[in-house]
Amino acid sequence: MLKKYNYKDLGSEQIRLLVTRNADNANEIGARVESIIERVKSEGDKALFSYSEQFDKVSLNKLFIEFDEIEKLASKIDESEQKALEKAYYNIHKFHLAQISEEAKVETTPGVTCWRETRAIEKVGLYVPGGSAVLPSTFLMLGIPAKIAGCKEIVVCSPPQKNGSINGYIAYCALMLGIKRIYLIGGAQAVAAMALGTESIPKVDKIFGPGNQYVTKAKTIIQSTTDTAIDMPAGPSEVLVIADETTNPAFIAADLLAQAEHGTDSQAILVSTSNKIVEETIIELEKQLTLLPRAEIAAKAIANSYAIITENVDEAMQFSNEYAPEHLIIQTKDWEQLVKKITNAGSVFLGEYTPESAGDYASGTNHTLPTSGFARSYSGVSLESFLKKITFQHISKAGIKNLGPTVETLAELEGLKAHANAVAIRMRD
Ligand code: HSO
Ligand code: ZN
Repeated sequence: MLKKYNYKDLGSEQIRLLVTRNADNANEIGARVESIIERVKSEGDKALFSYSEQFDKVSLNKLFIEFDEIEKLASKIDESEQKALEKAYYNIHKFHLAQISEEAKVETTPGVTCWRETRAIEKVGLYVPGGSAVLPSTFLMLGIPAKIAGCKEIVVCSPPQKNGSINGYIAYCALMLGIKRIYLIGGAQAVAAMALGTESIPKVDKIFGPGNQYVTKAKTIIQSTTDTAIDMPAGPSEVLVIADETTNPAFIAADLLAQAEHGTDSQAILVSTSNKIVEETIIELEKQLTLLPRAEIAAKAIANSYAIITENVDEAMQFSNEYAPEHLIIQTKDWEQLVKKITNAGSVFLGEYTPESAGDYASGTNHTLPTSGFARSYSGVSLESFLKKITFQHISKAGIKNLGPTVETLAELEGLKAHANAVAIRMRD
């Protein structure tokens, strides 16, 4: 079950090891992914058909499905399921729409005006996972901001099911998003196809979406070897719960298991000021685990996780900042006071009635978040991820008189005479 450590007994090397996850030390994953990328590059569609047989165990006769089939599949889902997807769509849309921001033009010197304008990234690729669990919610989390941003071309890849198609929930999301084609490709080969382009799959400017370690590795490789960007390295999911003596152990266990059921490589960390709460949580974990359909997966993830006992909540926060969790749940009586002390986290859930599941599906925030410590330097997906900002400037005749001498001096001191001349020639005009 859950391993237990006392924070005060841990040295810096042990802490470093505890906060390190998904290290591919022997580059085993890297080597396999590189060979997949190479094959997609040299064989195009042919490689994709062959990988579907090998990895998805399905023999496809085409690599995508289109509107008619999407509509048919979508019509088969229950009305209550449609309503839930619509409610999630509404909240996610509302939250991301509010992220539109306007910047003022700035006159830095009289006659010198600078500003930024926003443009959508034209071609984006969305990866919707469909391995051990199919995640239509991820489709909404990526598709909604892409639509709000106004991306011209949205390429969607999701692994085929055994019947060579996608499930009705993904189809329903496609209908809501107005997406008329879905490519039936998964894993590292989907990332390679969207970065390189094949006969059927258009090459995109930026790839989005979470995935297993292979997908994440593929994204990091294509980011440095092609001109396609990525949202972030979003790998196996993780949660860190900070709890004090007031927290309900049944709530903690439920939150840890919600994370653990994602995959055997998920991590669910508990940091608590109370040994009693940790012990009670361990009992709850065992109780709740047996009732889960994905108990086997969750049990392995829990075995790969741990609890840490700290002297106080500040120490708990300190560990959390070092771990930089994708999801941080704070269930302490004084959670408000901890908020400003958070320095590294992907998305934060505050108070005892705020489960991570709410953000995973329907509260409105995005669930595509940085994992594996990348929350130290990356933000989660948002509207901004689908936009770029272009800077502009306009200088009037009076403006160049005001700014010109400064530019000339700087150009001279760098020994770049032509730069100085481009200013001087206008100042004489
Ligand atoms: N916790 C996952 C998102 C997800 N959960 C999708 C359920 N479905 C990564 O943030
Ligand atoms: Zn989740």
